[in-house]
Amino acid sequence: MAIYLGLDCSTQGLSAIAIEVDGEERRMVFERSFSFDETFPRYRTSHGVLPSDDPLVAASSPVMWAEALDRMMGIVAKSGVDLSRIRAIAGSAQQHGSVYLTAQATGALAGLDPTRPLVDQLAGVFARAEAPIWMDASTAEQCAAITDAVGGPAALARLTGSRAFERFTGPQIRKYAEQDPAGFARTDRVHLVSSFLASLLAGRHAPIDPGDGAGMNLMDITRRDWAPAALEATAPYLWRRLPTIAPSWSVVGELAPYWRERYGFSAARVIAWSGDNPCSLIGTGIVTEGRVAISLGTSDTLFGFLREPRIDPTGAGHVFGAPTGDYMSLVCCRNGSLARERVRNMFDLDWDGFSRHLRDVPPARGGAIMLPWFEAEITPPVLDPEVWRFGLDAVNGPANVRAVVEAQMLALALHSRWMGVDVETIYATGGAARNREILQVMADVHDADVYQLEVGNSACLGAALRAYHADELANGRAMPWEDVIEGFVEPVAEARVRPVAEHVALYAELARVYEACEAYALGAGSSPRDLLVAFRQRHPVGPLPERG
Ligand code: ADP
Ligand code: XUL
Repeated sequence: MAIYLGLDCSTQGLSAIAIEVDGEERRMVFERSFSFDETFPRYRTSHGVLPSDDPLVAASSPVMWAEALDRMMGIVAKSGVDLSRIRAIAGSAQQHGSVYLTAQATGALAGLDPTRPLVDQLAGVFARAEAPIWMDASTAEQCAAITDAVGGPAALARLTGSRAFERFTGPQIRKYAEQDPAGFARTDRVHLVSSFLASLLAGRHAPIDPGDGAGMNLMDITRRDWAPAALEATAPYLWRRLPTIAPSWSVVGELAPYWRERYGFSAARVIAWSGDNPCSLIGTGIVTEGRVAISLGTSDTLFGFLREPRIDPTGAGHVFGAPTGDYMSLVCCRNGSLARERVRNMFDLDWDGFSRHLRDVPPARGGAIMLPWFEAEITPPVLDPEVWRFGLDAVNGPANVRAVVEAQMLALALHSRWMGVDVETIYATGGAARNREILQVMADVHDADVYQLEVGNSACLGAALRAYHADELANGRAMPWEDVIEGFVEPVAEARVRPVAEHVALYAELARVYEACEAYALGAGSSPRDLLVAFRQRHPVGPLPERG
């Protein structure tokens, strides 16, 4: 029976899932996660991010990711999983982050010594010690310059699938090339987090797949290859420094001798890694049009499957490649789990307490709106973080808990309208998807049935499923994706969360108030006061239920 391993290097930690497949018999045989902060305190990360004086800057440590990969492979090796049956390994990683390697990297990757820990062999490999990650918002200037050079935001979006975004890799590369020309001159290869980790496994430079490549503002979204105009607009001689772009199912090579000799793995195929959202698309079973998933991880994302690229005319969303060879649409809000945690901690709550408040406070109470921009926001674009409260008392814990979740769901709904999907079912994934009270708000705001999935970490599962698909393909068997995912992406039927008609109606009204508050806060609309007052008149605020 074949075993396939999926790895997921997310913002906050590393996970692994192994699945066993024997025809109709399919099961998960191993699952493990650890957090970077707890496992590797010497890197001094907080939620996986290095300390920074500039609130717009967010970076992590590529050496830490390498050490984490080494640690996880050691854990898998000792887990009792039959290593000789692991046929292929694929991975998922936080998107957009970039790793800058020197020319020494090629030799170092090829010659990893199994008698010494991986990180001890990476001295001289990094042209830049830090890797800017998706939470970075410090490249507004570079975004503007790239946009101008390519002919405006609409032209860039048509070419690459997105207008320029601060966290995208192209603007990040441009900033590095401008601010540290010597460091950029030392840079022989710029990898994404995904292709960097795949390179370590294969002992050679891995390609970038179109799922993750589309998050760079550098890839031609329809040709799935580098877009010369975007490369030229970004940095000198960039084409020389980028890996190739190859389909998501590409075999990068065999697992390098380092892993086989050090831990006893077999010569499994290493499959190209992809971004966490493209992998989640597979891990939530979205391989046809008309369904969407919402991931409540560090970021909140909403995504769906597309046959053809479809560009968001409002400029808020993205088109990425899907690991099936098709496309996916996505919107991403940065103030996701960490904003919920901020509100939870402000009122000294644990998650049970947070959920209790969600149960106690009725939906849309008093038309209160919070704009939870604790940190710079991606959707809508906000570079000066500020938390706005309309009709909401900052010291009222229960009301703030409900308001933060409502705002997050309303923002996802508002900014995903361009996708044109009539959402009837949502697959919920990511750390906060285990919270049924949050899922109830999701169901009510989107007027959709919400399902939790049996495997919560859909990005990691998606990576394991991609390993299975690619291995079959390499063996000459092109499996339909429906067959690949079968048995693994089952929604938990008893965990279906249904929308409540009365709440749906309220949220349809509140959405208009939210939109007005958002426009006002962005300086693009007049005061939402009258709308708020009218909402309150129609829905007078009752007392909160007593708690015994
Ligand atoms: P990532 O993959 O981006 O690293 P995860 O998908 O693992 O993140 O989600 C981690 C987040 O899940 C934590 O930051 C935490 O806020 C959130 N979380 C965990 N348990 C709960 C819960 N019961 N209710 C709400 N949020 C939760
Ligand atoms: C997507 C995005 C985040 C990261 C981290 O565009 O920026 O979802 O992939 O999970």
